[in-house]
Amino acid sequence: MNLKFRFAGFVLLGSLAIFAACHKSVPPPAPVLPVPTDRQLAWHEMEQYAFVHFTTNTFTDKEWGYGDEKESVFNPTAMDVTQWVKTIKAAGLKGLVLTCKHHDGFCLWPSKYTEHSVKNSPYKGGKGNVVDEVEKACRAEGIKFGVYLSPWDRNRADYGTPSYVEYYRNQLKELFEAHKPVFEMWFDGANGGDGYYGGANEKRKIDGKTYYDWPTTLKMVREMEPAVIFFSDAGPDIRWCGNESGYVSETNWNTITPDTLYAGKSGIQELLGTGSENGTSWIPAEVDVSIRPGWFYHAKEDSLVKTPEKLFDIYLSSVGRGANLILNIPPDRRGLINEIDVAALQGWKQLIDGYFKTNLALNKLAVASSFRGNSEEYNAVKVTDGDKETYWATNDEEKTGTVEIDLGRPQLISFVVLQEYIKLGQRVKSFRIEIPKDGKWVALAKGTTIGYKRIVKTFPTEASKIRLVITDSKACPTISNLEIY
Ligand code: FUL
Repeated sequence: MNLKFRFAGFVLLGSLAIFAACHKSVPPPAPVLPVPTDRQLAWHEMEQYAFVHFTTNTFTDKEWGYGDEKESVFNPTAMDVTQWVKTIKAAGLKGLVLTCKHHDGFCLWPSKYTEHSVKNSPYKGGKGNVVDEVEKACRAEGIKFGVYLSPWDRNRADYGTPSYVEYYRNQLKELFEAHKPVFEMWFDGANGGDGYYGGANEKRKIDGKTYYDWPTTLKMVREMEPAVIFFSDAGPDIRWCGNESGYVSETNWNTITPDTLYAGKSGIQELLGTGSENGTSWIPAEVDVSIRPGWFYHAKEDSLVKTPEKLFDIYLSSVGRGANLILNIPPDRRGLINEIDVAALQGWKQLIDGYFKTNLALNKLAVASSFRGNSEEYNAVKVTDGDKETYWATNDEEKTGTVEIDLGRPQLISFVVLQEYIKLGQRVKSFRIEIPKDGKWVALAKGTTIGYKRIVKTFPTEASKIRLVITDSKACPTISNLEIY
């Protein structure tokens, strides 16, 4: 081979080596365990949905029916479940969980296992089935349907004995066989003890841990509906946030160790709010709150419906802290979502749409302090590309880092939305949002966990550049999204 060819070969090999080095696929970070299941990921993406509390309580003005209510009291005069669902959908809520049976034991469907149901009420001459009607309306409007079936039943004579557990399971079978798919099953842990219990009128104590034999029940339901998400105080799929006021803790880990919740120690409610940084299971928090003081409609609470501004605060302290929001909207005695609640929901939706209208960061140039293996796959622009499947990541040993975004010109910044790529686990422990001022970066806001979503409210501030500083993380950060409004 002459010298010219040798030289050409050398150049070619060299170029190939450089090309290969630049395009070598860098392996993604190892997951930080535990990670969410597919059904949990789908649930995270729903972000917010409605709770609907409706039963004899609506007509007797109670919150917890004693169980002795006559079926005849259930008599909505202008029932329109399509109005419920359309209102809920228009508010931006992605599903509806219906109280098919509350603690009073009255069933909104004609269960073949009890006479205490709609079939003995005046509603549609005893031919109505509210569960079926609501489910069909949800399907027609394209929102998801979920089931609440109170384990505590103050009507049943056999509550507290094994035959009641069989009754409860039979009802779950009735519901899950007739209504597929069900996205969420809400198991309520409440039990006040006393009740009608078929005329016994007494206090009954059950051991909440053993009486219901939950593992058998959950297995049975899971076999009928593999994708269902189980809510209970402690999971297994999603956990209670520890309060009914509309917030989860600012530090909100999706991870928690279930055993720590059964220890009977004080501080459980606080723990439910924060989760545990090193929890052994992925059990994210759901924030349950009512648009009214009570869970059921009471005319005397008409003036106490939460304002759009209050609902927006709730949105920020639930969805904005990485939890999901289940907002209760109880129909009135006509069987309609009251005009006052409808107006509050419309105002709330307008606030959300107004504040989060234009993402100023979308497709803007983003520069990171470093990115994983210098591979474009993990470059900072992945946080502004609008694709939730791509993310900025650093090398394994780097647990801090910055991403700087150039907005091109001064813009008013009111909110920053952050998301971690939670398929690889929740990582970030603390962060700051900074803007340049007098030649230095200054903090606009500080936060702790991010998780599925974190909405940071800033005092409306003008800046043409902004940076995210990850100040601590369990492992290298993986940030999939950064939006600026
Ligand atoms: C509680 C119940 O006691 C309330 O009535 C309501 O259903 C709420 C969502 O859960 O535990």
